[in-house]
Amino acid sequence: MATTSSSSNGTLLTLRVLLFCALAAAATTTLLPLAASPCSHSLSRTILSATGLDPFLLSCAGDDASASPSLSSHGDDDVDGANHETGKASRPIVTDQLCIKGELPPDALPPFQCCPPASASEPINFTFPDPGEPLRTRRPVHVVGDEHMAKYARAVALMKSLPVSDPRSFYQQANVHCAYCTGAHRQAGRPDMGVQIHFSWLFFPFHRAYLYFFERIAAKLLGDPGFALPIWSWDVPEGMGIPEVFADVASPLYDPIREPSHAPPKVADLDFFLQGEKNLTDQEVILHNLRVMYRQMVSGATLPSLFLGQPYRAGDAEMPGPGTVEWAPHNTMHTWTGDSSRPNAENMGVYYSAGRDPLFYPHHGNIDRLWETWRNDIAVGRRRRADFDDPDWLDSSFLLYDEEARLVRITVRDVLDADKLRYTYGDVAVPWLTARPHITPGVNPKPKGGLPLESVRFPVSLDAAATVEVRRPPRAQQLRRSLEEKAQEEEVLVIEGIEADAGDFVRFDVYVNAREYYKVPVGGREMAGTFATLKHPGKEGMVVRTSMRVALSEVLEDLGAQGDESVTVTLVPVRGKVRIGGLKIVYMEE
Ligand SMILES: [Cu+2]
Repeated sequence: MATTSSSSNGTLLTLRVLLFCALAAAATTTLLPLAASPCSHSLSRTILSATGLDPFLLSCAGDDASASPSLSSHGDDDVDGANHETGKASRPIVTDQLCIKGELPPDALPPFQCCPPASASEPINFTFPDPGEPLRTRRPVHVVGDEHMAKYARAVALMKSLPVSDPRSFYQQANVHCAYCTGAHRQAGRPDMGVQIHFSWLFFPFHRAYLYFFERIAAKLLGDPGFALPIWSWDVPEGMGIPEVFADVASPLYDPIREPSHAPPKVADLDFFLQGEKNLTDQEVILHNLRVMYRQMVSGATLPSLFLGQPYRAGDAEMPGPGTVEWAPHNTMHTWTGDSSRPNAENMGVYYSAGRDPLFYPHHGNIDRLWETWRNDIAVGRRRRADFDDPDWLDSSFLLYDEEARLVRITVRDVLDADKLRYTYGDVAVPWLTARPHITPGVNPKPKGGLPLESVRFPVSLDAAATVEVRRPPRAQQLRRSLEEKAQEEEVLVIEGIEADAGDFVRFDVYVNAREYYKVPVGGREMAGTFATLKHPGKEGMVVRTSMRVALSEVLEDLGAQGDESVTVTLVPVRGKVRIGGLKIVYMEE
């Protein structure tokens, strides 16, 4: 079942290295022996499907339950965020000025030190720009035209010409990303703990603050106060590929360290992370991309934590779990762009060097735009699509240099209103809003009438596809809930007690009501989620433990299965060894 062509191997490597530096930065994490698991609890029980992330496990030695990260605020029996409990102190992640040499993957390209130049004075607190400033409108590269792209190229050239000691130089701007992913920046009051801005609820706000200052530095150097960052809108067919201007070797926007086979006019595969190169026509890839966007933005992202990522507070283990979009297309487009022949898929395919490619900033501009889209433009959802109001999120803060080379402390609270930051997005279509995946006829959705439900005894080793009937919460309980309550909740499949071989790339897919899952085409509605972990070379015989959550409400609606007492779930191994502890369905509300 596994496809192991050389290109898919390259993909796996790329995936591995994208996450490596963040993984390496987790000094307190370890893996457990396969046979015996002395830890009574796992730290990262968060979603892998939507996340695809390697979970961490806290070392059992010196394990302190009170330091366990909160996992989620969902309606099952998970531990809730500590600061929701009366009497517990708030725990925002506050970036300290202390920055140490972070951990880089083997064979990293220089520079090896990513910390910014020290500030002569204490950081100043962020203040909003003058409301009278021109509103910058960020538009797609394929829309803005040559003149605007020439401006962006000139801004990058000007940044590159600044001395490397200048925090506004391209060198230092690229290092910002490195410093925040390698554990270089320390948490205030916790010099033993780094700040990691990936795979948690810090992902969107950190990158927004980063781009805010990058854009203002560019505008200042250009002497053009209205300059707006162009965005790489890979989610619309016209933008699905590296824009030509970035492939011009004579341009400051060119980066020689990219995947050569993905040079224009290659159509990008937003699902690249999962399957390597697919044997599809360009038109099929485009259609599939739109369905991936729909799943990640609409049906799979119905709650704040499903979209923004899992809570991450001071003292927590890093990377509790990303939201749908960070997993894909964010990670997938990073890995798709990086050079797969490099040990770490530089530049874009690995955090420490991603900011060295001038394409990084338009890429993240599009990610940032999707945050606005999720909040403001997705009217089809019945549930709340709003940011967290958790003070630990709002009060988390980062240190970044502004266009005057002043060190600024900016909080998550500061970046929630793009208008106050004086920018907006324009001229971007959302063709995927209607790309709801289709159901597949004839896939034998349920056991034939009268047949007993299959019995799978958990835990089960997933050596072959396993089909299980999972009971939904009792009907009586469902009926008692008001319509309004139902409108706010999401039905979620929780796959618990997952133990995945740490020495291999592990992937399995989750199908709903499709016993003949192999008939479901790429992007089919019945394919509700994918679990994927990355290899840990040298960790053969160890396991990573986690759980996974998959949003079900709309999928069941499309399949006409809302009234059913149970859901037929088929777990299909694709690669690697994995054991499943159990399955359950819960209602989640946030
Ligand atoms: Cu990124």
